[in-house]
Amino acid sequence: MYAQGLLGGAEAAEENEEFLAAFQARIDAEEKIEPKDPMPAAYRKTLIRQIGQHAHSEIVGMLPEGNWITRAPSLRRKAALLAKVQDEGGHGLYLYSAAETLGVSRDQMTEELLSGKAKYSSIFNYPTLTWADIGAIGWLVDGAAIMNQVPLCRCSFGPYARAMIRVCKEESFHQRQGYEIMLTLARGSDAQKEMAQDALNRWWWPSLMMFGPSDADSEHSDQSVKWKIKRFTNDALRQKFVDATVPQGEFLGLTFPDPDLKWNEERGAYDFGPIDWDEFWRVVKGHGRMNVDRIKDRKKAWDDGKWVRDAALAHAEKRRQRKDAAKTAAE
Ligand code: BYC
Repeated sequence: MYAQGLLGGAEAAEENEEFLAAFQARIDAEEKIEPKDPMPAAYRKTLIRQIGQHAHSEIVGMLPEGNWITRAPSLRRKAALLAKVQDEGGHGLYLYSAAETLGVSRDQMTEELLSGKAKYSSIFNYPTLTWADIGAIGWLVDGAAIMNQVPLCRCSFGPYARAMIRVCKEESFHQRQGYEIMLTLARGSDAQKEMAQDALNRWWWPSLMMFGPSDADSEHSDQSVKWKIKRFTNDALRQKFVDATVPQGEFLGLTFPDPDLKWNEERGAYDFGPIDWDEFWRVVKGHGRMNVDRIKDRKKAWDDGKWVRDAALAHAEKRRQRKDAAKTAAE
């Protein structure tokens, strides 16, 4: 249910041909759509879905890395990882706020996550088994996130586009800290190099899956590209990621777990092997190794934090009452 006060009457606009054409013309002219502007209900719904799921991914994404904060191998590594995980929390908050401008509440989005109705990125349903996984996540997962999110800085919906600018700057730092961990391990002892290779073996394919189903199976891409919510299709971004990342892996002296990966001179791009879409859908539908734990941890955090939310609301209400009383007294 949308909070009508936020809509500026937009929801009431009749979605006739003229309205839809005028809206599309604004999109085609690269105008930003702002929260109180009239917009088709389906545009609003798509954004609430995507931004909400993006926010959930940032927050759930804190869990696999948070698992390593106390075990990071030095004070410098601990401080950097702690800062990174805090950044992800901040990204989640900007994104929840951007979604709220569309009239959905944070409580409602959280309920949808906990009930399994709203998705979050498949990548966070894999376990972080060794310290090298923290390097691989920074390098590959944040690398994939940057590839996906830089175009979102030009998304047609203003609050989402603006939130993405800061998010991308921070993701860029995250990607570098991850790559630097991989570089240190790859240049270390045989055991360290082996650990880095093992992490690449386990994270490579799930990172490619982050971009979503292939274009032929992507339910929302066509409309989202037309509305300039998405600027590139899932396959186009996946290819850009492969092309940017393979030379980085070669510099590390590591091998990608894909015998079909090779440079295609004619296309000017890397060919790569088939993605296991059965695995992708299994994980998305809740049957990955960590799905149950991730939702259990989120539910515990949400339940444990209830008294903080209640106290903040009670405090805000008291302040409002005090302000009203002072105003009445002054009249
Ligand atoms: N995992 O029609 P499609 C991060 C779903 S966090 C799970 O192509 P769309 C980070 C999709 O939602 C990274 N589900 O959808 C944080 C849809 O289902 P629904 C998160 C997926 O929306 C901490 C169905 O499959 N980034 O960076 O056009 C540490 C059909 O797909 C996935 C974002 O969220 C998946 N991988 O395109 C480090 C970016 N892929 O909703 C890093 C914003 C697809 O109909 N989101 N599905 O039930 C997007 O750009 C787009 O939503 C997607 C999917 C490209 C992900």
